[in-house]
Amino acid sequence: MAVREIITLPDKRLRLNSEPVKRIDATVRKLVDDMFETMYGAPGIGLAAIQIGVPARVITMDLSKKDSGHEPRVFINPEITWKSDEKSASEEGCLSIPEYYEEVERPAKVKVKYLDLDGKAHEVEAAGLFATCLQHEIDHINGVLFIDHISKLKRDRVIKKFAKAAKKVEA
Ligand code: GNR
Ligand code: NI
Repeated sequence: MAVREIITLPDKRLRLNSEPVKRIDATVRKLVDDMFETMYGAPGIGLAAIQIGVPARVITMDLSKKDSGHEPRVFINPEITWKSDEKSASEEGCLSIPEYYEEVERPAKVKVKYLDLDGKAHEVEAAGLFATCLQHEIDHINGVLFIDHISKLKRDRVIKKFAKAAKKVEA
């Protein structure tokens, strides 16, 4: 297992549409291992493979409370099959947009079908933080960031801030 570097704005790879996993082999299992180590190390509650620069449709997640044990979850080739009309707003952050938090409105509940690490198909209905996190991560594998769901004014401001910070490092 290895902690991998998490890519951040303005890295263009965050805008890639990730490719479906064709075969769950040793490479995919190693990717998932590295994603968990990177996610727990950050720490974060979810991670999409593209955040470590790998454009594959793989998500890791752990929504367990601090003091309870780990509850690692893996979603391969996830697809939203249903969204509730009811919306819910909650504050989001992203390891690829460090230290920026904003309220995002999304469908309150979703159903998602996906494959597990054995290639077995599942469908889950999610609500609350689980629904928020699944939608946030599925956005990532489609090249979408949570700032795409906030006002253009706020989005342009944060994009500009990260572009400026990157230029400074460069100089
Ligand atoms: O660690 C994370 N916390 C979080 C909080 C609210 C909504 C979404 C998230 S996901 C984020 C980790 C991350 O960037 N995943 O892509
Ligand atoms: Ni994120």
